[in-house]
Amino acid sequence: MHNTEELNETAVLVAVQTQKQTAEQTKEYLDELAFLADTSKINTLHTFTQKLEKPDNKTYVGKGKMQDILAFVIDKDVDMVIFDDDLSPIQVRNIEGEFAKFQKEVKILDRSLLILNIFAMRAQTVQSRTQVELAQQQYILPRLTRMWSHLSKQRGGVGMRGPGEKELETDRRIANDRIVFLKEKLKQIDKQSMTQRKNRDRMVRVSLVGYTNVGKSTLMQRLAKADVFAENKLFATVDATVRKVTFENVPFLLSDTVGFIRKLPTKLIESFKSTLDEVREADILLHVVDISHPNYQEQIDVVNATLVDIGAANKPTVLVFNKIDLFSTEEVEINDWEIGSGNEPVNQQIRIEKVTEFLKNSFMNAPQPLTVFISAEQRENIEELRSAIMNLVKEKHIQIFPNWLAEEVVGY
Ligand SMILES: Nc1nc2c(ncn2[C@@H]2O[C@H](COP(=O)(O)OP(=O)(O)OP(=O)(O)O)[C@@H](O)[C@H]2O)c(=O)[nH]1
Ligand SMILES: [Mg+2]
Repeated sequence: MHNTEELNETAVLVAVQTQKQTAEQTKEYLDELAFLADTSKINTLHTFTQKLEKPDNKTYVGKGKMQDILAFVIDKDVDMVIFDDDLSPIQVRNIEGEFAKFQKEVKILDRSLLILNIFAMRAQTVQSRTQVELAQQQYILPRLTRMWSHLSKQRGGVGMRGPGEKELETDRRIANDRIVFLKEKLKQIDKQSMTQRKNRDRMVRVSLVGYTNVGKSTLMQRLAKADVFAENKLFATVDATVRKVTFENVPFLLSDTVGFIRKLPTKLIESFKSTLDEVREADILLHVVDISHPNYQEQIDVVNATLVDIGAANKPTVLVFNKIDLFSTEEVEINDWEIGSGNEPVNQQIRIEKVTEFLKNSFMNAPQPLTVFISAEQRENIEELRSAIMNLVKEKHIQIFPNWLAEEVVGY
């Protein structure tokens, strides 16, 4: 597969601003795409945006904009062009054609391929590795043109000549065979993990869900004292981690898994079905939100839509607003000014209390009844979250073990 892990390649990013989008939104999407590129160790040199009703069917952007991109890429000898939306096979072919006119070999990527590349870097288990490779093969197959075939072979380096039509045919056949093989392999793995899950004691299952980089793994560490990997990169987690946690004598299973992101094609999500089984089979969800993110509301919507997509909606949920230590609003800052003597640094504890109070008031009328405001990193309000989780877990636990309360009284 195309692997940019060791390389430090350069890219330009291209986005279309549709009528439904504001300029800020488009910028936000491009920032996210640049963050994805950065996670893949790709260095963004420039971004191009064009206002269009919708992306052009033939070349994504219009002729004029394409000329600008061509000129820049050739002048700066850029390695790849990354498009913010998924390209159709036809668009890939046409865009490649434009570059071929100038004998410029450039990698054409889109958002999904970039995300898949990160998944491939991060996947740890045989199951997730197989899932990622299957998703990559399925995504690339219809787009197997000279350039993409060339990308898919892990040759990576720029300057190689792409294969001819005949070789392409062979490539397609190999890809097809590989897809059949990977599907079969996944079926076997799924059977095994299903048996494993069935053999587990029936315990209440709680799943952390949320947009990527909101702090799910950090919270997992706080709640389960688990040694899970967290970092300020997108998709730090790809595999599912499950830990047994016991609060107040009630054991339950807590799982952390892959984060969600906007514009991820349903088909691609589907290929992660088995990783997402933890979420689908959970009794309770902890939907973690990064409240310091300017677009957190849209991120909540993306997560909710994805939950519907994977068949995990309508579960009892705690909406966990995280990173309140980074949250700032005029109201809180002005109040701080009044409390402090003016020049002193603001007391962190007072600040957190004020932010919490402010947020609680502003979310009082929100339709979601269970909201908790925390800082996983600074360990703020974790106790409150624990008790919110416990209320739901106990409710569920009693459903599974109706005699539990009676047994506890007898000293079980
Ligand atoms: N300031 C601040 N940073 C936080 C907080 N919680 C998490 N972070 C940081 O946010 C970044 C992402 O945290 P993760 O726990 O990896 O997030 P995640 O949701 O598991 O992300 P993915 O696995 O990549 O989807 C890390 O750099 C954390 O240190 C918080 O409460 N406050
Ligand atoms: Mg994580």
